[in-house]
Amino acid sequence: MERGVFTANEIDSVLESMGITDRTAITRYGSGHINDTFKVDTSSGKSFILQRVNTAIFDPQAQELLKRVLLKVTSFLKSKGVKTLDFVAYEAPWRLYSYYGDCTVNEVVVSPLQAYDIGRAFAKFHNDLSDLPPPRLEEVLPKFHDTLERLKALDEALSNDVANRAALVADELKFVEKRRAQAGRIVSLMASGEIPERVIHNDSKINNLLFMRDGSAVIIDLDTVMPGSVLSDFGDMVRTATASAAEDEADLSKVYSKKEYFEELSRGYISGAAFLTQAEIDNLVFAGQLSTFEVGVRFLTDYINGDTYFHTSYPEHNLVRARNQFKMVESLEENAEEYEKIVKELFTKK
Ligand code: ADP
Ligand code: GN1
Ligand code: MG
Repeated sequence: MERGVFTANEIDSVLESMGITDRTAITRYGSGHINDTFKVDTSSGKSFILQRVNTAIFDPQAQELLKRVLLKVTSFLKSKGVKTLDFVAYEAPWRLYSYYGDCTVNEVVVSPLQAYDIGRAFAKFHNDLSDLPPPRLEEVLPKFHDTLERLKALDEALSNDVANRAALVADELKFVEKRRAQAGRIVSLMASGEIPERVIHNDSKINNLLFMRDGSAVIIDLDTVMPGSVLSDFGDMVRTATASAAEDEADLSKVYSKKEYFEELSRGYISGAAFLTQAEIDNLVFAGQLSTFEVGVRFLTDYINGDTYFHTSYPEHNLVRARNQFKMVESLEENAEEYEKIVKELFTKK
């Protein structure tokens, strides 16, 4: 979908209702696929992030639920002294947070050390939320990482074929069919209780992490924090933090998973994730393949649906992303044996 179009007057009236009357500049910000994000500068020198939550994905009831969950999660993190999103105002679907300027946001990892830092940061996030007080965190977007549901959505998109694109994706569908049988593995292991439910981020891609100049990291984009398996988060880290290129790189010869990044990412995550059970450990490598496959399926589905979910910048954008993700899946499959060895060694060294 196209990003939302808002006039300066509209944005100013939102800001005014939030008590901001001295703005000097409003600029589109970041490259998130879901929300409309703006940086707001003011004459006092303080800057903010103004965000409109995507109302096509979060209906009014989900918006209220989201707000409750976010305030619970961020106030809990703050009570532990963890730097997190700092809400200045929240008038659903709009919200304003303090802008963290002293940081960088990456689309692709630039060094093995950075991959290590990402692993460490999400292990800390999992630890920080491991004692979130009951009740069980409400699910704003249920079945978010139910890969079988994602495949059902693909099947539905194909049978509706509203954009007449089904005929254009025969190769991609073949790719999906070859892997359909293994797509329910983590969902089944969770249903049987073999893999525990924990509070996770659910969208642990690299650009949802701010690398602060002091060496620390702040995890943002908390809209999907829900109960789930840490394997979904580790998988999405493998998808984005071991990738040699951005997820919409169209030249597939440039797209593959980098072993040295996988090693450091895993080292960072495992060194902080003492809570991992054997069943979780056994599925770390597979989780990378599955999360990447799942996102590829979602991009493909959105392409077939005529681009109604993810922000796109050109008509083939979702198809390019899907192909890119499937190339990444192939690379992860090729590297699987070696990645299993790396994980095993990291545990024997511990
Ligand atoms: P989306 O859900 O659309 O991905 P995000 O919440 O991830 O939206 O925000 C989009 C981008 O905006 C992030 O990738 C990051 O670059 C930037 N961003 C978001 N919040 C902040 C913040 N508080 N300080 C600095 N940059 C931010
Ligand atoms: C979306 O919002 P963003 O860009 O951080 C999506 C994730 C996908 C990701 C793929 C709420 O994340 O689930 O994995 O795109 N977020 C939502 O890049 O659907
Ligand atoms: Mg984001």
